[in-house]
Amino acid sequence: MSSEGIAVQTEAPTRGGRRGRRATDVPALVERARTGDARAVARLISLVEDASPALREVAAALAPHTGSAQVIGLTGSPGVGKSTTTTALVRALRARDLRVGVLAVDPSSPFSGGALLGDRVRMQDHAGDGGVFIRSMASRGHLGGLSWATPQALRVLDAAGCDVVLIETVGVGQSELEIASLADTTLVLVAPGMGDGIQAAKAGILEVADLFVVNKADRDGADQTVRDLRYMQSLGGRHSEPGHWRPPILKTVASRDTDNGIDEVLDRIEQHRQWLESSGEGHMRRSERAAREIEAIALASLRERMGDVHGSAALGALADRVVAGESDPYRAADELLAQL
Ligand SMILES: Nc1nc2c(ncn2[C@@H]2O[C@H](COP(=O)(O)OP(=O)(O)OP(=O)(O)O)[C@@H](O)[C@H]2O)c(=O)[nH]1
Ligand SMILES: [Mg+2]
Repeated sequence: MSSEGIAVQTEAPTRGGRRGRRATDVPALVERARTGDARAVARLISLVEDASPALREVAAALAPHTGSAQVIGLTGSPGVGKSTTTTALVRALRARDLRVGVLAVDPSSPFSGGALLGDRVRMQDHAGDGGVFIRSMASRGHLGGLSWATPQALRVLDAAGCDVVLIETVGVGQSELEIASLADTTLVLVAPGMGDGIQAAKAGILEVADLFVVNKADRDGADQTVRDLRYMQSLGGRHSEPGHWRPPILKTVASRDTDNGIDEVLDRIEQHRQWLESSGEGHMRRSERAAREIEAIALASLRERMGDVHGSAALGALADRVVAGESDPYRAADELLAQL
């Protein structure tokens, strides 16, 4: 981590280490984070990522300061240019004088150290700029992984005053659905060739996209990819309903410093933000997001308490009654739940 105000970490230090046992002054940490102190921001993210004992206190302390950041998700197949586009977006957002947070999330691969390091190197572009927080999160080994830690990290960046938080994740398996459930606006990146457009349709990416970005538009076949996407859109989907948002299809050359299409992407994101607000869809998405999070936490907590129940005398007693025909498993389960 540099001292100029940039938080760059590829992953959290080992859990249960010395740091885990040190008492944490959470309110002071949150206050420092709110002033834009990168070290405090990084430390808070580590706390939530590690599911530290201070987690509940952190969540409570952050809550009053959250809810203002605009969350933009970027997803797409490996190598389409997500990191390059993220970097270009950061530059453009900084030019608009906005404070930006970046979460580069690697869904699961234990072999991704290199890729994350690559991201990190490219992100150095912004080193020295106090208005940008960058964090790579590896979810390996973490129970619940991406879906669990990312919303917490998001809250930290939100409380730290980020106007915009960009979340980059590779579009494989569940991750694009998870990112879509986190983001206010989801960008799906595709590149010419590679049959990306078709893959996108297969993976259901078509449904999660609020905006399509055909990156590497300097390559042959970009217009064909645009046509493919437009054709697939014409086949229907939720966007074809009246009053609904029709995801624009934009071309970018993210690797170029100028004339790269990135400003138009930002303009369309802003249009989408306005639509989210005026249609009420934005509030609905955030509310659904919070509901899912509450459910997940409640389930995890229930599972934990059930763990305590396993092998307990109370459960044994209930089991004996079922064996004796004095109760049935359903009633016994109700009684068990009532005791929790
Ligand atoms: N020609 C061209 N190359 C690009 C463009 N954008 C990105 N690249 C290159 O494509 C390669 C992959 O870009 P990344 O930004 O790392 O792609 P990514 O989607 O983040 O990759 P993963 O995180 O590994 O999935 C790099 O070599 C970039 O320089 C573009 O618009 N045009
Ligand atoms: Mg990347």
